[in-house]
Amino acid sequence: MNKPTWGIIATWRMAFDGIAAASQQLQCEVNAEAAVVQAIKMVEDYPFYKSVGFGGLPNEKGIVELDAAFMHGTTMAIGAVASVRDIANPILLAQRLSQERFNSFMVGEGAIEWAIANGFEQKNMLTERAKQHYAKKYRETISQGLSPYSGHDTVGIAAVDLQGDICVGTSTSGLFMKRPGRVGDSPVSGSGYYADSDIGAATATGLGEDLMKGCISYEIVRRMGEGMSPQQAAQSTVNDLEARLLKRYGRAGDLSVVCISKDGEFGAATNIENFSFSVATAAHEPAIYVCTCDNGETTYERASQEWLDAYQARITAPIV
Ligand code: SD4
Repeated sequence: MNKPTWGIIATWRMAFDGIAAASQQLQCEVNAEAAVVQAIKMVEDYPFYKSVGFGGLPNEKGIVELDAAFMHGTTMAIGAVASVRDIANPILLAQRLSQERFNSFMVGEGAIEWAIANGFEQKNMLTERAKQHYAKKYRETISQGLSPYSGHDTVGIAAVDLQGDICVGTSTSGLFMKRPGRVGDSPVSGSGYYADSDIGAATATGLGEDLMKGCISYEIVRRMGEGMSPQQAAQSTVNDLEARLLKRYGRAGDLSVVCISKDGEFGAATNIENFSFSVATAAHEPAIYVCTCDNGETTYERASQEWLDAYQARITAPIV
């Protein structure tokens, strides 16, 4: 029996503050469920992250539709929502639905009605800034006949706690300018996320349409279960899916993943430049890493102060 340990990993820099706070909690035996949900809630509440929660970018009709999911890797309980509007924290809704025996994955009107009836906070999730982003993107892409479906960052967080439980959650506004009703991988079990407390957990970000073709998160956890290290499992799964997509579908979108094992070892892999992730474990202080992808091999370095400053300046800059 391995010594109990803790760890938490998330897609993108935006989760760092939540990860740092969660690392304090996990050391003090707060459970992985609370750590994941609280860290995702922090991202949802921050108005300058334009791909998650409040301030998330709207669909092609100018409406913010949000997806989220939560999985408990010990009980296998799953809760998820898709296309919810004007609910402050979709992750809380997903977590709550994971306690339901039936109706644990709800979409659209039904999910919204249920959330309101059960006292979840309602909030107008469309900010002025998101409206400005929308107008700018419209000018730069649709009105020029170009595809707007690039630049999208889902938060996915996986944590291991000292009791041996492993949980994972996701939250996203999905693809910018998506069609009303479009749903990606983030709320779909096995694609956007998967957790098994006997093995570990994984979560994905990128083009949902392609991530779902490989059930990428389940596959990473499965490979870890067969003995691969988290890094090997993440890298080989991304590479194999990308190769299969190129061969059989003719193209491959963005595929980025992070994962953590029950021993607190972690991995990250991507097929794009500039994928970042945030991590903290018992053996590793909270840190942000930026990935480089070279010939099917992902390497990562601590984000420099310059990178962090540029990031903050970019997300808060006036939109012109
Ligand atoms: C989706 N995977 O809805 C999400 C979007 C995303 O990084 O992750 N972007 O397809």
